[in-house]
Amino acid sequence: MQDDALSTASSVNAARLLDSIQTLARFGAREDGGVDRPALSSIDIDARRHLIDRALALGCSVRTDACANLFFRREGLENLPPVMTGSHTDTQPTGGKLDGCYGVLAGLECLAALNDANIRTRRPLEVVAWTNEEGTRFQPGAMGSSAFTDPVLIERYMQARDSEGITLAAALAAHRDAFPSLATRPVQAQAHAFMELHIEQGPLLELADVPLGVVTGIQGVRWYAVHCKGAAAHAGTTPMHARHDAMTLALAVRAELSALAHELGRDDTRITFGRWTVLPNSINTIASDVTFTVDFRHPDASVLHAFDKQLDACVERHAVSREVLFAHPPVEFAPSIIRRVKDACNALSAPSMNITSGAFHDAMYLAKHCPSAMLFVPSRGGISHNPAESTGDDHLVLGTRALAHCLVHLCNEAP
Ligand code: HGY
Ligand code: MN
Ligand code: MN
Repeated sequence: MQDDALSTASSVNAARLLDSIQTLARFGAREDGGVDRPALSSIDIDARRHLIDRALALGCSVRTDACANLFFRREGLENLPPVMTGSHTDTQPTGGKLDGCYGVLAGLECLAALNDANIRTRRPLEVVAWTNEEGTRFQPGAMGSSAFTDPVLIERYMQARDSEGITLAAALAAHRDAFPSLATRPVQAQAHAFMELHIEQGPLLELADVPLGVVTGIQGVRWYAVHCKGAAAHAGTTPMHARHDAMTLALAVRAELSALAHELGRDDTRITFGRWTVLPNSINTIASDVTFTVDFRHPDASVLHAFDKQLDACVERHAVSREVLFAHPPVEFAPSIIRRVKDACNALSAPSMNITSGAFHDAMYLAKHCPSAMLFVPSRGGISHNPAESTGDDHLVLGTRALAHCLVHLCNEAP
């Protein structure tokens, strides 16, 4: 078994992996080297078609589900619950080539390496492209993986709308039209384990000069939309004391939320006010409506709950309104899978360190479905959600070899 794991790891083809990253990045390529591939957009559908063709060429079956997740399956010797790996192909508007895509492409590279090594594992292996992990087109994030682990969610997601008013239901229908003959994967077919390979998207591995991160968990997250109401009026004629400027109100609420987040969470606080919608958004009209988003992250569940309470009190004090867009508690991964990840790093004589993920990932939901864990490779300068996102080729290949080693051991575990 150790031989199969090492043979597969050494059969990972560096050139094929690196080329696959550049090829996928062409779908939604930006002039600045980044990628803009909104979930279930025509660009994402074209990228998915490319991945489906690659999976079929590797001898996999391809299936989907109600949330358009794609499952690329390599059969095992026994019809046991599968091992799953994968990530997402949708990106941020100013995204990079690696966030999510690296995990899907490394999974496909592991399938190709198994073929090259002529190895058949005991269990089936499924590489998954989860739908709408970023949550930037449709909120909340990680829609595909959450709907996979809790199918009742899909009905609630259907009416989510993007900035042009297109519903998720319509986007899913377009996906079905694009792939009318895709078979459906049975709901809740229990998986044996899930492993996600991802870039760190932060600076810790690079600062420690360590090539692999054994991810032990993910911090918690809260997304809100806060809506502040004012009254449109003339910018030139309305005296300052007579204004009801929604932007003045929004900035006061923003300042208060930022202060309470830092007071509650201290150095571990991550708070971002990333999306602003201003009406009527005119130079010479006082804003009547301002809606801004709040993204709050913290590793401590009690801090997240305290933030919820204090945000509600702040909203009431200022007579504004808020909508909860997304909430997920901190996650701890399964020790048995974490050990497999650590063993893989050691088997490849690669230095590694334990790390908690600052970003959320599909693995946060898979962790409810089956024993799960993650593996990170460094991000240059800790940069991500930015066209400059990059990771050294040697790290990308090493991460894929470690993934292959881990997957083969998991695929050969007894029931
Ligand atoms: O926002 C996140 O943590 C993830 O990158 N979507
Ligand atoms: Mn990601
Ligand atoms: Mn991301």
